[in-house]
Amino acid sequence: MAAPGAGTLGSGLSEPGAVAGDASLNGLEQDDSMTIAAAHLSDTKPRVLVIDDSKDVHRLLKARLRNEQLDLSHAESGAAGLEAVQQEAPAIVLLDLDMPGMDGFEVLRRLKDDAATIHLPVIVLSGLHSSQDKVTAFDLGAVDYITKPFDLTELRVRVRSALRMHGLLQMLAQRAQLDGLTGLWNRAYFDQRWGEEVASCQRHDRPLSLAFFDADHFKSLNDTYGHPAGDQVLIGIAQIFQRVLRQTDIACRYGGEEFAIIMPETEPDEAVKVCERVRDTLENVCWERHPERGVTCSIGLCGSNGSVSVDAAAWLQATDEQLYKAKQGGRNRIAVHQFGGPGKPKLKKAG
Ligand code: GH3
Ligand code: MG
Ligand code: MG
Repeated sequence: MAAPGAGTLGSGLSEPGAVAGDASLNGLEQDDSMTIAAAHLSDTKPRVLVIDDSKDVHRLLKARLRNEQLDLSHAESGAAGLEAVQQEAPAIVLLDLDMPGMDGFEVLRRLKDDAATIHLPVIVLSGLHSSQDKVTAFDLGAVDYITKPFDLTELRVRVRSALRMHGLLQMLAQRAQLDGLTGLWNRAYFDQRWGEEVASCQRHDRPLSLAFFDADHFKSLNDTYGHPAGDQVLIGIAQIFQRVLRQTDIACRYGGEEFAIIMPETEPDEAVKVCERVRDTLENVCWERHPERGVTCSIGLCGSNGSVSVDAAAWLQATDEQLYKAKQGGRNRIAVHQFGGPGKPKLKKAG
């Protein structure tokens, strides 16, 4: 599943074996979901892009930064540097100011004018020593200024410091898209991603399915066993998504006890099977805090085999209507609609 991080989520499940014969669902504690997301960020070495017209500088940096935990790439003009930023998405940029054609000030200006690169940390690496040049560079948004000829030890620690800042910014950006309780993607992320997936599905005539999961009678569960027990169930549901969904599925907490699963490249018939596995798994869980009471969910699913022009909002609404039908039909079941498909919406009963 395309979850925010790798690994399993914490749960309140007492009998892992009760989960459809699956391996243990006992995994990490609840707080680890955030740690997982952070760890995921540092999987690959950060890329450092050097933009400088001097081949000597590139050679020197390549030799001296060889043992650092980073991937170095280089561009020999301002224009090539801007191009490389687009292509390579570096973590930080080391930027010379004095270059023929587009100078470093202009490169910096353009990076800071572009919403996609406004937060990209830029360390100026320049032979210009005047205070005015430094003031201009910082005013334009540089995070650091190193004068040439540079002390290599100092350069290394400044690069490390900028990379640390980049890592923290990335982590904050990702946390802003995560649900604090379950570690799944949150509603804000869903809204953005769903729009992108619908646009992509229509551009390429590809299949796409969306499912809404809503826990049944959840208020009564909270009222009977307390809010912490309800929270454990939500965490457990997230863990089931983590286990049962595929790598490409995108699981989000839509709000409260409702979850949205985006299934790119998935025709409704296939999506039904995936959702049915989640439904069945949840139904068979024995919960530590209330072994006498199981939990079920109702699912609304809307999908397209491709070539369908429904906008993102209408698709959402249609999925919500299917969820309503599943609830009305007796809960613990899936109601399905296929856009452009034959026949009427189907209601798949539990069991
Ligand atoms: P239905 O089967 O029709 O969906 O009934 P329901 O009781 O699940 O639905 P309802 O909308 O009446 O109640 C949803 C409950 O979910 C009420 C709310 O307190 C609870 N809830 C929402 N967010 C959380 C949460 O983060 N933790 C806990 N424990 N409960 C939550
Ligand atoms: Mg509910
Ligand atoms: Mg609800």
